[in-house]
Amino acid sequence: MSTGQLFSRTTQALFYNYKQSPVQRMLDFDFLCGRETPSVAGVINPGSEGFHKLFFGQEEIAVPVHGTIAAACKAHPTADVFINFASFRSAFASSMEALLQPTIRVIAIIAEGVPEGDAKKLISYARANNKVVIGPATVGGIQAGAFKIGDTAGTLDNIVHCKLFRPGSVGFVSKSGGMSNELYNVLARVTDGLYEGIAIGGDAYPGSTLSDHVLRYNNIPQIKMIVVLGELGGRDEYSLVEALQQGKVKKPVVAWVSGTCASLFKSEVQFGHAGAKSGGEMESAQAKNKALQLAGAVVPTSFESFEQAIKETYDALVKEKVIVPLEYSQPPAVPEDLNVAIKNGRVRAPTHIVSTICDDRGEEPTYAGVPMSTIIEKDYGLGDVISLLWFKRSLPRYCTKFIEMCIMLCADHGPCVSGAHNTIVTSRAGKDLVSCLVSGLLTIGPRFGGAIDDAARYFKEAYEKGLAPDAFVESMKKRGIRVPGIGHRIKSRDNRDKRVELLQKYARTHFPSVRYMEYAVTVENYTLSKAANLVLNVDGCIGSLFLDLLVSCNMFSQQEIDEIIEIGYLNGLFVLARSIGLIGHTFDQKRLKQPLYRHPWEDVLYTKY
Ligand code: Q5B
Repeated sequence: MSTGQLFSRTTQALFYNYKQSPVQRMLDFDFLCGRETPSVAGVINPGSEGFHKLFFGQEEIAVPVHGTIAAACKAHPTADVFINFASFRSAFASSMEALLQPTIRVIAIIAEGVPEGDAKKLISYARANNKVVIGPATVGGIQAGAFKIGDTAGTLDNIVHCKLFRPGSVGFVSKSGGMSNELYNVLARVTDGLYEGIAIGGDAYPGSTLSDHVLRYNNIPQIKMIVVLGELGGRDEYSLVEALQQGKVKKPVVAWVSGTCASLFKSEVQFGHAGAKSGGEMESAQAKNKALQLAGAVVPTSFESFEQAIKETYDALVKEKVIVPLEYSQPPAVPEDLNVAIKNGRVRAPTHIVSTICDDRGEEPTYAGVPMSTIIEKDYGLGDVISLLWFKRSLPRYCTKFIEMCIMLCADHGPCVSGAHNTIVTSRAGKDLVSCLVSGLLTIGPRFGGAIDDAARYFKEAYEKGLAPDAFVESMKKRGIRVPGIGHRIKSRDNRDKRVELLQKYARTHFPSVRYMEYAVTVENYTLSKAANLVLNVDGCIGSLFLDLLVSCNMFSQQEIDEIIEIGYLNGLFVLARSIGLIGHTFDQKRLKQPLYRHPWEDVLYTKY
């Protein structure tokens, strides 16, 4: 056990099992104290490496992350404090491993519930090797203005309020972390403040004891008086009694052992801590208070008069000029986290993303305001979901059925089309699903599958201008544009595209009007007179029928229809549909274990053209 200072303004720690909040609180405390170096040198997260971004004042810093304790100690040989946030299950192994590192001098074990046998092994190794263990079951400790362990002393507001950003003259040790905060407050009110405070933890076998720290405080010149808060249960306080009796503590000690109310209960009482249970008479708060008092400590008559006893002891030291209170300036304000400030309504910030189609913040996600449960309970189909997410409204059933037909009929058109070919080649090159899918999707464009929007644009323009089919086709020819939605590599007058026939049949039966599609058919009649393959293809059929859908359902303004066509919503139908087939081709190739594809030489014309 160390006999003097545990920490200083340059102490650095390694933090085991990353928790963002306590690490950030340590760095905020550093900033408040005007430390030049962050008190956390590195983080150990078993199995991962890299860094965590954290704030040091207003600046963001990268705190290194190490996968093992050994690697962290090697990388930060001057970091001699190990703050262990492991669970009670892994606290022993990690603490023992840390104790074995020559660079580690102090270990704080936060976990509650570490088996007593394990705690004893840690204590005996630490004592034999002159190392200090604080905890288990502790919040840690703090040296005011210098170094703080994890969540000790709570929020920044509390730290400022308790003047912990600069050193005072009081050494404090307690079993309870929660009560430490209470006492830091008291010390700020009636003394010049804390110099160092340690919560040894509430387990029956703490790594270091009340008397260990009192004896240490006795050797620290800056500490002029010592405050001790014990609790019923165990015999730890008696080693302090012994030290006082032997005259080993030269500084005034003000002490209180809480739990005096236990005598009011008829049976044994277990308080919050594992070690805090009323055992035999010697372990009662009354007996320990009495013993401390007889040994020379200032012991009040109740917890309520503890503050007054501290004040009187302090005032006497000031009178004797043992303590000369110093003036301190206020610490810098630690910038507030943006999310906290927004939450508390203290700042406003412009948003960077606008979204209108869905919301996942409430109890259940909604699509265009419709809760997921409604979608399921009311038996919505894929067409309804597309209506909500693409058009932000619920379209009538004949429309959503049409959308579903488009998706089903365009899901695949064999392995030889551009998209499937690319996907197959990519899959055979050993690529992952997403790569295979996008390599196929990337072929969708003006010639293949992506002519739906242009077909809708040109058919709409021609129809609304009242252009006769021949005039339309010839005007397109003059502009050097192939009519989108017309022509197919394998479909022709005598080999009709079944998909087109099915969609036309459905629309003629269910749509209030199919005037754009019928116009496209008149265009097809004209182009077929030029060549047998210049049929109305699936893109042209969907494009013209979607115009009919948008106009005839009376749910879109003219401006909205123009916008849908202009933005290019309709190719989305082919992209979505064909993704189904492309994913199928990817899996098919992988399942068949097809080898790397190489195109045959015989199929290439090598020429110097
Ligand atoms: N000519 C589709 O052409 C194709 C003309 C035309 C006026 C036209 C061509 C075209 C517009 C784009 C379009 C969607 C490239 C097609 C699809 C999905 C798919 C695919 C699948 C699936 C086919 C021969 C002569 C030339 C041309 C003239 C051709 N098209 N004139 N308007 N539209 N269409 N794409 O057969 O005088 O000899 O110079 O670009 O709608 O992609 O299954 O495969 O589900 O996966 O290669 O169904 O029509 O004909 O280029 O040799 O032209 O016809 O000017 O005249 P071809 P080409 P000339 S559906």
